[in-house]
Amino acid sequence: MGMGDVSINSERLWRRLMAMAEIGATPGGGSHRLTLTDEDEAGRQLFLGWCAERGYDVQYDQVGNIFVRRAGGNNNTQPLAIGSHLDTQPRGGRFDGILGVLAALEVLETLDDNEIETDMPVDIVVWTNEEGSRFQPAMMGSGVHCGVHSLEMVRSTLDDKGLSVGAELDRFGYSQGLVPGARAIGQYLELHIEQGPVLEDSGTVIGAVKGGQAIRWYELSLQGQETHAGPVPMAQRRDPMPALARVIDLVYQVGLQDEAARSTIGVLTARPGSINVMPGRIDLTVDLRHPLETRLKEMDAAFQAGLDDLQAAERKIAISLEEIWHSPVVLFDHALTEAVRQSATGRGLPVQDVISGAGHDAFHMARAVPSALVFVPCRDGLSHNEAEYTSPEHAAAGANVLLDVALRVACA
Ligand code: HGY
Ligand code: MN
Ligand code: MN
Ligand code: MN
Repeated sequence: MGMGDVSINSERLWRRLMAMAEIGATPGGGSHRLTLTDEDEAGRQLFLGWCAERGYDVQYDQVGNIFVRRAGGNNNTQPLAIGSHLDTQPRGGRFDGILGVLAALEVLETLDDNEIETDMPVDIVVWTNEEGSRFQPAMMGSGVHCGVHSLEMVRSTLDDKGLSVGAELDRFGYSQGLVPGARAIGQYLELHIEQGPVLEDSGTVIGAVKGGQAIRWYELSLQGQETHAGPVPMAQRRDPMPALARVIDLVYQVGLQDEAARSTIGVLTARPGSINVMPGRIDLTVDLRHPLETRLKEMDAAFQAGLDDLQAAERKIAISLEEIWHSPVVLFDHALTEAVRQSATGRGLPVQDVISGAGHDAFHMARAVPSALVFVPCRDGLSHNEAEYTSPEHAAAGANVLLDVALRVACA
């Protein structure tokens, strides 16, 4: 059974995507299923119901990663795993992560429907907390699986309401699961929407992802002294706002240094947040990215030097910076990525090599085992946005490429 000989059921895949989108649906047409919430769990249960209909074996680990197995002829070999995530941003889209998980299910069901026995088992993995919105860092579940983060550290992480990952894992019963990392994975595939404009702008349907950007996340605080907005003369205030203006300019200057650089302030909070109280504290997050590790280091150095200069100039304000995450540049497996190109070409799908600007669970996996990441376009390059959209044709195209690569790997 070669590439292109079998195709997925695109109508079933689309029907599943739309059914999943009804869970945590937002008024704006997006999805709200923050990790380890009732909505996230409801989405997982819907997915597991579909897996149960096929009799697939299901296990989970103590950080809530879910492993679904379609047995092969030789189940002692390490499996091919096909994965992604079902958690979303607060006002996320219907396809980010979800397409990868449901396309993986579609691949398994297509193997069943065509009575194809693979040699090695083929697993689906649903990773916990890829988004890193409610709890940082992002790609948390895959990071614990790969030994990048300890379960203890992760369990102690708090959300903005003071709830811990550990309490939420206990609440859903995941703490009874396997020790993270116990489920061996031999090779890994992931399908994801591109979350940027490159494929759509070039009229390409399949992105063969060669690598991923290096990423650094920071929490930055500017501490002054809150006071009444009226009586105190401006010169006598310890107002962090003027410093914030210079921090914002610094972050954006760092991101504008070259075409491939990215810098983002995603969260910005002034406390206590009352119209007639001059804020005493401002907290913000900074996300720096670059496809080259050396350039990210230079961006980081420029950012930190700028903060040092600012602290020297603004003696009345205390500036504190904490790095919360660093994901180095990642490269994907040549042979698997070549198989992605061959599948696309064989199916007459325009394909191009791309670098991933977004982080994915495949980043952790690529450092552990041979891995490949496949992109399909998303309309207007929009993601982490309720208007996020990929077409049924593109969703099916991506799933068919996953199927072809899975056949090549698992039936070898
Ligand atoms: O931050 C990221 O790139 C990913 O969406 N978690
Ligand atoms: Mn994602
Ligand atoms: Mn995302
Ligand atoms: Mn992501």
